[in-house]
Amino acid sequence: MENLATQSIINNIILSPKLLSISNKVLNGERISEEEGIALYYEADLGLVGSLANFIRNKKHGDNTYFNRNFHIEPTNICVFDCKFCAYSRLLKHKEEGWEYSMQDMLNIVESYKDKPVTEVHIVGGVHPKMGIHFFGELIQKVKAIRPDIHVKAFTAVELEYMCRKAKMSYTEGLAYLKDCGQNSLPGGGAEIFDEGIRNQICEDKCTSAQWLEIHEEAHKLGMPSNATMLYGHIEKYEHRIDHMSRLRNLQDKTGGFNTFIPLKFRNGDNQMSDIPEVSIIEDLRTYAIARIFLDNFDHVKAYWPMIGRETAQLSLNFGVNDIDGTIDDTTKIYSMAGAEEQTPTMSTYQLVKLIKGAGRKPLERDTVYNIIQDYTDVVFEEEALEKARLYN
Ligand code: V47
Ligand code: SF4
Repeated sequence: MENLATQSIINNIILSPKLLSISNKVLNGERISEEEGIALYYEADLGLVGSLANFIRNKKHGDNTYFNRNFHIEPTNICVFDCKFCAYSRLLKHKEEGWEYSMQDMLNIVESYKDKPVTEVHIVGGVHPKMGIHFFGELIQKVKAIRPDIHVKAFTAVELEYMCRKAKMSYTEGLAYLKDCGQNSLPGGGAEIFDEGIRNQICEDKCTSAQWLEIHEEAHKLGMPSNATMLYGHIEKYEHRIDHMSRLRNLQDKTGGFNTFIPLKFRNGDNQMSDIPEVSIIEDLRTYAIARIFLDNFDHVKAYWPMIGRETAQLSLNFGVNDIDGTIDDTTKIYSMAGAEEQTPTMSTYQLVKLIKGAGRKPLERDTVYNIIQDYTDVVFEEEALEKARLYN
């Protein structure tokens, strides 16, 4: 039914033969090629890619829209690397401007969530030369001793490449060790843009694209799922975004281990690329939509609201996005330091649910691997009752 409705809308707008053929492929559930992905970027307007992405989103998930309850631990912002877009890290020589948590500091954070209904801890930070794989293995074991039930999503491929190299372990050995300590999955950071020419200009000294992909492949083989990100809206061209997604799509065909794709908009506050203007919201929505269309083998596309802002995150739910991350409790600094929308990113469960309902969608709390924990469709929050009372009195 919806296919017919979308088809009739597509037929009633004037499209070039190329866009018509791509649209028909999407409506018939066929994969589009790299060339067709690039054509969508250059030739299709927001209305068209939005309708196609929404069609796929509705086919895969209906109105289901996921969020989770998590908190972040950022062990340090001291980093041996010097990515040009990063506002967060401090080189070792400027150590006094950074932070380094001790093991106990981090366990105190976990303790502070002991009685809270969080299901995930996201552990990511700078690449500190003195925090090695055994330090982090011990951290995970101790986190699990405090909260045996919590899902540990930890360490980008950039951190993992460095810690395995320092410990003289292969990626498989390092990942298997961390898995034994209790690590459950990998976040999607560090991917940036895989094109080697662009990568060398924005983050030349950290792990290569091939290493990023290899680490995720090894993790998937060990039964650890992961996410994938793409940093867009800086010096890359549309071709590079499609190439990036194509490399991810190929790996997903091989392993099926990716949960979610997360496009990350480049923010230009206080970094070495501050002269580059940020892209518009239209470009953000087009990127979410084209990702949804191109990555046919990814179940989920996530808008990370602390970075993109809650209004755009809400809008994105009609442009292919079906996940808006979690109720982060002001525990991440990576975006606020780069000038993102949310300087102190906190949203209560009520606010997240309201945002999803406001877009006409169904709010579902999930765990990291998308098991549904609670359907909030009919839940009435105390805050909601108070808001209504204020409105009607
Ligand atoms: O890899 C750094 C990005 C990433 C900037 O897997 C920037 O669930 C924009 O990957 N402008 C780390 N982006 C964060 C990350 C992440 C976040 C939320 C959820 C998940 C997940 C993963 O942050 C880095 C880099 O691409 N980043 N600086 C900046 N100025
Ligand atoms: Fe270090 Fe990550 Fe910042 Fe790069 S993006 S400088 S690896 S903290």
